[in-house]
Amino acid sequence: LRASLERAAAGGEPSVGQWLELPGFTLARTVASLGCDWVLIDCEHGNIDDAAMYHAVAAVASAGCSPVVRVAGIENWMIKRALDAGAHGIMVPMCETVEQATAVARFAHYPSPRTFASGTRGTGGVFANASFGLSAPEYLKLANELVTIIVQIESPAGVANCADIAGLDGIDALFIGPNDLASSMGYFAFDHPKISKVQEAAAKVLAAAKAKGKFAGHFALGAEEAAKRVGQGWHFVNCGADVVALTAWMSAEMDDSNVP
Ligand code: 3PY
Repeated sequence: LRASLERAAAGGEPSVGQWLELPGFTLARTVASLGCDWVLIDCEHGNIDDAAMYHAVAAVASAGCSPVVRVAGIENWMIKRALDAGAHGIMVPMCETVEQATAVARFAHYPSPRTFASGTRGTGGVFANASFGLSAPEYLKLANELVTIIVQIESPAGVANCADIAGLDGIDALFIGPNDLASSMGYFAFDHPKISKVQEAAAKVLAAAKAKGKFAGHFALGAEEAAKRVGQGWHFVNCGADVVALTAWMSAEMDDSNVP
């Protein structure tokens, strides 16, 4: 994940992902084998419980792709379990304040005088190292530098505080959830591409992330939308989601079908 983000920030190919709302080792491995840089396992809105998250993380990593887990909220236990499962990155929704982002950064890093002295992550995990192809001691030494911590900016308060959030040590990336951003600004969520105020808010977040040397990502539901975001300068985008793709493809087949 981190290498693909650095590649994108250096002006190379964008970091491209896919998005899972459904559980299952086989599905996760199949999607992870499509050639994307990362697969997001959505424990916020997806049908993915704690055990399914562990399976999906292992499946994505086994395909040589980076597992990213979106946790349901700013919760220590969720961040800890996603990282212990072997997530290469975590995404935390609805981050609005420096205090919240500071809590995320602390939960996600081991205490280390060298890299993150105020981290509070506990050291009992036994699976995460395999996800990086490392021994357990190697993972423990390197984890603070290997994991990528992404907070979502998706409300007016988050946008107002985005520069300070981006400036925090331990926060690597800001990611726009455009549906929640539009919704929290008083618009119908799905209208977000047409609303200039939402686009302006997102542009402010992009500029803030870049000004602080951090990565900036945007949600997208297809290649066209993803390409538009990459053209605007975003470093990372998803270009689809499993249920959306399945619904679109199956309903098109039904329409075109000659089956009575
Ligand atoms: C949003 O669009 O609000 C997201 O968080 C992506 O699902």
